[in-house]
Amino acid sequence: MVFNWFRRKFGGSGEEPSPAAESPTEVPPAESTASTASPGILNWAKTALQSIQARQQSQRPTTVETTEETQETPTAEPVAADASFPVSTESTETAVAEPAPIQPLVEAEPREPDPPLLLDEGFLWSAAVLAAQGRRPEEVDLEEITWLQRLRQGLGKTRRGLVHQLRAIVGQGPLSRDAVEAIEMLLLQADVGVKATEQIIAALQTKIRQETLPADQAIAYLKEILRDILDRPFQQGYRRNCAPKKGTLNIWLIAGVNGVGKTTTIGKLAHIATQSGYRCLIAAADTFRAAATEQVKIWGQRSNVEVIANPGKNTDPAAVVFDAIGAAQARGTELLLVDTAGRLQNKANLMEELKKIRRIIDKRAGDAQIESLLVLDATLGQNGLRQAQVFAEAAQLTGVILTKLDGTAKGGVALAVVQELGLPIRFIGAGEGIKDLRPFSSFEFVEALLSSDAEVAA
Ligand SMILES: Nc1nc2c(ncn2[C@@H]2O[C@H](COP(=O)(O)OP(=O)(O)OP(=O)(O)O)[C@@H](O)[C@H]2O)c(=O)[nH]1
Ligand SMILES: [Mg+2]
Repeated sequence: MVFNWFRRKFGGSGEEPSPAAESPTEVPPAESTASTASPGILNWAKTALQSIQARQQSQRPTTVETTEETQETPTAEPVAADASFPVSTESTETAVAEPAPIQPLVEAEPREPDPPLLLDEGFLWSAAVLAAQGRRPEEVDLEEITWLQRLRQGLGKTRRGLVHQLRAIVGQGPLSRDAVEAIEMLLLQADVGVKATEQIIAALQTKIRQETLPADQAIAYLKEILRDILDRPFQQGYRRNCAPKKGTLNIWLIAGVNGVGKTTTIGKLAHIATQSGYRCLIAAADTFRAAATEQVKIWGQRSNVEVIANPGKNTDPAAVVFDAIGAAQARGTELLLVDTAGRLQNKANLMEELKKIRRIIDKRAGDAQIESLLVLDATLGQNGLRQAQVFAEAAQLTGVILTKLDGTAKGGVALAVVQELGLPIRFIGAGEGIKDLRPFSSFEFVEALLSSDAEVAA
């Protein structure tokens, strides 16, 4: 069975619940928070664990085979048994897809083995988050559990700074002026930004002026406010789901300043695409930096996706995109990922280049589903947002990918991004590994940001 990450169901995604989810086991409704899920969670988690183990058992022969095949290549990811897209070695005029030996141009991907399956606190927390969204334990994928744990870990520092102090402030009756200032300060320190902070405070004040809430309920209400902000673009016309449409060409242009994680993100997206059963292709349209093509080719090898590139020096990136679209159309590719430069001689050149690439896409693939995604480095906080405005005009942005949430980033920047840019966050990255990027869910993000560590165990 192909687990489609792009179409994964999560709370408030607006997707039809699966028939199974309509008669859920003992789980709270999707609107609740993970923290209230404790009573039924242990059973839910046990069932999920057993189902995952049973699936692992039944898939074992395939896994052994692929492991042996890929042993020699430390960067290779076990390929989905049903990744139906064969890597073509045929070259087009500009294709340089021959399996070059892997060069240490990028740091070798950390090959941590999957953590052992334990019914520990992290598993229970992930289970609570999934159950709270109406998910059935039998349908949960192991990678969902590990991803949620990773996200929670990544946001751990921000969460610990926020939650403890917030609880102390909001649990004390109507918000005093001092309390409001203290919350404001906490939010600003978490990189939430001035505008989003103002909104959050206004909403909190209205509620807490009306009734005195115990700390738990006040935090639950705060979570609701944050989810509303993160989901607002969906009220303004953006589709909730950023899944590529099956059976047709989707082109995703990946833009952003240098070093934010564009190429890494392309590799991770290509991995999700093949794992989810899409035919995928990468266009190496960063022709400015000499090593860029090699870097993206390594990611192509890791994700088993062909890379269309032009070996010449200083070649025109728009020409690479032109060729890549031709190749994609000829091969029935469903997702074409376009890597772009993050730095040129100057900013004006970079924007001109992006506009030109965009024009080529519109002209050559008018029928394609186009997403123009801006990659932002979460560790840059508010500085990253200023850069974003410039890109918005040149690349007709449709969404944001927030990377490096595993590092020193303060998770609150996600709220600032949506509030300031009016764009939805589509994916988030929390690590350098191939599995460390997943579709964004406001529900899961807010839980990872604001659930106190004691909640699941309670
Ligand atoms: N910790 C962490 N590092 C990341 C993440 N995403 C990317 N990186 C790292 O960020 C660095 C830059 O990533 P690239 O993908 O090369 O960035 P880029 O935007 O393509 O850079 P240019 O091609 O120079 O414009 C690399 O060392 C990546 O491993 C993430 O989610 N977490
Ligand atoms: Mg790059």
